[in-house]
Amino acid sequence: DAKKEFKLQYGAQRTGKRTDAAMERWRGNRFGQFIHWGLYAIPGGVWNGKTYNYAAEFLKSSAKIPGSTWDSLMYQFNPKKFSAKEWARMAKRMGAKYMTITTKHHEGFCLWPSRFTEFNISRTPYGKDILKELVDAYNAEGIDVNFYYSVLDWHHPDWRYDIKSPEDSVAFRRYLDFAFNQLKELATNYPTVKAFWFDGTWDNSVKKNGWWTYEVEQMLKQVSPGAIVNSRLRADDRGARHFDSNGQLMGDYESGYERRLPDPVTDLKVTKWDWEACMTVPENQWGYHKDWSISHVKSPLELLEMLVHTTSMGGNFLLNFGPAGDGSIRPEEQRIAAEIGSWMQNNGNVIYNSGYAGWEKQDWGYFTAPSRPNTLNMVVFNLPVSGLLKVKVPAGVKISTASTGGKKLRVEEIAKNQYLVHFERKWFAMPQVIVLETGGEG
Ligand code: JFZ
Repeated sequence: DAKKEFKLQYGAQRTGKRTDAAMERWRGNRFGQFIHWGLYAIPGGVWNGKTYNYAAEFLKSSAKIPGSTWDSLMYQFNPKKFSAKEWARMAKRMGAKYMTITTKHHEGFCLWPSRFTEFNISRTPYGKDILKELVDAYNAEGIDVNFYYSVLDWHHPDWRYDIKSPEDSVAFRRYLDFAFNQLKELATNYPTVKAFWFDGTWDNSVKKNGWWTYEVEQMLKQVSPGAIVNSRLRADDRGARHFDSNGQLMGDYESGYERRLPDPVTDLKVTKWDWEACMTVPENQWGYHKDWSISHVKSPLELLEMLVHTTSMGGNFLLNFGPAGDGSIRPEEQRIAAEIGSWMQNNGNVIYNSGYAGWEKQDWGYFTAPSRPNTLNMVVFNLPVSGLLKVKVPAGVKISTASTGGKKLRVEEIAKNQYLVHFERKWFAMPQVIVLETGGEG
């Protein structure tokens, strides 16, 4: 039963994962810091004394603020407490191996001195190329820098949500040239950029111009060899997004998991491709919001569990920070970074260069597989009061040793393909790691 295959000019470029060094590095990094920073950080979700609970980076739209009023926020952009080095040090201490920053969000304001629009950092009181400062500071800490770019643009007069007339088509074509030029400018002027994280591509106007998303991908890879792009950029000839009309992933990794993660039992299909989930600390705030009492704020432990969960399914975890308009990072975010970092310092090896183990999910937590053969990590989040951890192994596999912090644990074979690892009967504030050595395979 041959499934109908569509002939596509702008569909997927490849089947399966990329295996080149740049992609291996991106994948091995596993843990990234997302930064949303723009003019929206100045009002921080509050306008004329009124607090808007919706995402702070959408305030212009939530509070129905006229374009010229919003745009003049740029004359207030002067982050007196900003230190690129401090941001980079904090990310380093947290254990982030890469950082993805909003070069331009939906509002259209550019954090770099783009020669294609005046709505950029060079015309603010701050004046300097803040993007370059960040790239240099993070790179100096050994952290890769990636660029977020919103194709949707509330500022540009030629942006269209849909193409309904010949005029729309002409205007939007000008817009696409503008965005193409900006992206080429970014790739050229910041040659250490590793990846491009596209957003704001869901409107009909973009879906009707899949060719452009294809050409942008090609251009970025020419200008910046090894460049990685997310699936959110892409649409094919027929307007299919992320996956083309034949079901093949477009771009280099899947980027649809947003404030949610794949289910570790029923969504194992994600292990077939590279993917990245992005996560907010509050419920739905990417940009800085002054009032975090409006929603649940995730704890460091909840976020760590998400990071391990993501690694266990072969994905990357991009944790968002929204610095304030003055350039400071709120104390809640600093505390989260410090607590995750103190765990990562001792246990980062279960995250970096690790991935899906292929073993059945157990209630106590997650398995992660390092690249070393015959070794597996158990990351325990829910330790039973008995201290006994059940492990189901794939047929033919045997556990030879289990250890924690170099200390051997008792391993008991209790049934075919089933073991009990005898851990401690004790309460732990943070997740514990057990290393299994395996053999067998008769
Ligand atoms: C977008 C932005 O609108 C938002 O401000 C933030 O930058 C975030 C990272 O990306 O929001 C989205 C995009 C995609 C989905 C949901 C929210 N989605 O696919 O479900």
